[in-house]
Amino acid sequence: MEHKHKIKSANEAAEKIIEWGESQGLITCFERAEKMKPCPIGESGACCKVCHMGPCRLVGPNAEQDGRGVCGANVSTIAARNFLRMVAAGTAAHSDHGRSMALTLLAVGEGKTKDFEVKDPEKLNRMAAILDIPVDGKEVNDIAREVALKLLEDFNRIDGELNYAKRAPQKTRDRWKKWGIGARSIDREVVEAMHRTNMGVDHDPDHILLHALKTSLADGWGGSMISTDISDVLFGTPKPVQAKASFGIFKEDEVNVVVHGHEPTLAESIVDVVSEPEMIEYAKSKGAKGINLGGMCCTANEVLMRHGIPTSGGFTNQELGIMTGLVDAISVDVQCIMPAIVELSKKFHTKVITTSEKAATQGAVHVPFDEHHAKESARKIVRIAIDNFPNRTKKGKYVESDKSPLIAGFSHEYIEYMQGGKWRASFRPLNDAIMAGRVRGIVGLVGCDNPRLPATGYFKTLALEFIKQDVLVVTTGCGANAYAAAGFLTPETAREHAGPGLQEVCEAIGIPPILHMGSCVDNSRILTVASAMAAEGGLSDEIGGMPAVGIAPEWMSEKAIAIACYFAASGVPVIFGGGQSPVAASKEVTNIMTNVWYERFMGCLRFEQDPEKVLSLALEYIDNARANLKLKKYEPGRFGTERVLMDMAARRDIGKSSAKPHLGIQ
Ligand code: NFS
Repeated sequence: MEHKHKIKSANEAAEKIIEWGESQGLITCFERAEKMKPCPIGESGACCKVCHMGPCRLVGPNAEQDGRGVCGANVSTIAARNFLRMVAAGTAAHSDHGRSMALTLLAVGEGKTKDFEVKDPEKLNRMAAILDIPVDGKEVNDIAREVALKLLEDFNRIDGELNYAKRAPQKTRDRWKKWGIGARSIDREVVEAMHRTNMGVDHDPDHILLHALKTSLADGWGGSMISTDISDVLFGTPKPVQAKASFGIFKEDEVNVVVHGHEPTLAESIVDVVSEPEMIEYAKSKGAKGINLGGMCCTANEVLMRHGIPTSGGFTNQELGIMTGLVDAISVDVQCIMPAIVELSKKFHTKVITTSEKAATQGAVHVPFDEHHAKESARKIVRIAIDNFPNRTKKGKYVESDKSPLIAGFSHEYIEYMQGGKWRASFRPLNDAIMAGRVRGIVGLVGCDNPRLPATGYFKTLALEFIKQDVLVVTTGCGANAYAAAGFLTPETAREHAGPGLQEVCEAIGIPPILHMGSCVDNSRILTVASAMAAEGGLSDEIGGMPAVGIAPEWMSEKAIAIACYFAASGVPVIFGGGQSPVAASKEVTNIMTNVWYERFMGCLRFEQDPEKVLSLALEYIDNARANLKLKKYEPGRFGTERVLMDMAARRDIGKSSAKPHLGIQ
């Protein structure tokens, strides 16, 4: 029987595996997404289930005006409440990860774990300086303990503000103060979010949404930033590293272990353990040539940024990885792990190993992990994978795809360093390039990939368009995985696809036009870069007003909503692509996020399903910001070495107001 197949992933290797899986009757998220149409009422924010008089669904042509739930809540209250709950959940996820990191740092400081140590004492000292902790004459571990305790205050302080709020430009903070959205502490804002959205509490959409921004700031400048900083201190601050990406990273003759999820502590221990001679010997005793480690989702980004461990991709690749038939064990921690992988793994030989006390899946093997006995757990996991190697069958679909080369590792520290070296590191060159119009602006293309779209496709199309138009792209999360697999994270991409101005800048520094800045919690690095650019001068003196836009073209997670909100509250317009707006049911809520927030914070949220519109909207924000800052108007092709001779028609056009700019003519 001939098999009909509609393109599901923009990644060729992924697509081949999906097609093979369909021919074998294997069901993945792609097929489930086709069968499970989103409920249009919940999708647009009009379904309320915060009490059991409902669920109340406010639908129909007059729903916005006349629709009321049993308690009398209107659609704007309901949409705003639903939205705030998403922000609270996203903030909780990132921040609980941050809390684990802080507890690990504390365990190191108190000498309660032998498995981790401070790898970047310079960064620890920089953090201590921000936190007003004197370091002179102190042992590294004492500083680590004090820093950890200080940061742990950010989780349950009753009043005051986050430790890291002071890293934001003063003007940005003034806006937070004016509108009462400076976050006090993570747990307090999340608890208050749940309280406010409980039946019969906060009903004014604007008021509810201000708390969404406040909660999200506890994520961006709290949980996520804490997570990034401590990971750098314990595992090393990333600097450029070469690696490979694709399903081709799995090896037929070696034990393949995949680390999937978010928290880097266990993954780091596994990185250490797989090169232990006894482990390699053990693998050999089972007939394998060695042990091969690969990553998935944000854990992949963490170990890629610091060790060059290859990535097998983002969110939509997790089932496909198992379908290669080559994964002997996949070790998961928390977040973005599809429960489906356990069921699917039973059709192959793969062992799915859960490790967090917070995350269990029926049918998985559980190996408990904690920071005090990290290596012990890591060894158990790797041994399970090795023991499973002889159970391999030829059942999977191995795709001998090119292993795309890539460069990752652009921490904010390195971005600063690359613009002037150790002694003159600064953001001056980047600010100058933007001021001159060599670089038109910056776009963050971040977040999830999504099985409801040709997965990773919007990421690829948008990035190529932006860099062609001299917009520098920064990326994190599964977007970064998408670019890695597409082979876009190379300096050659600048030569082949970037506009002449951006190309010149990339060549001068030797960087790709798309910078991999890490996992999703590392979006906090982008906040740090934006603050440094504001401090450097010449552009905006706050984060708001910079020619910069955030885009989550294929988002699906509540975490993406939390991230977008902290960028909006910090002054960055954020555009969501892909599916329907989660607040589409309420024009009032949409207007608050689009216009009211923009007036107050210079940041906003937009939801646009059409990628062409995402592109034009982003460029409009960038060009408007340039005009407001009185920067040179961006002219395509004004810079660069490429010269195009004018033909007669072009000469005749000179002086006419309709004359289009010509490539390379200055
Ligand atoms: Ni971000 Fe990372 Fe990926 Fe989306 Fe999930 S892995 S934290 S939420 S799917 S980008």
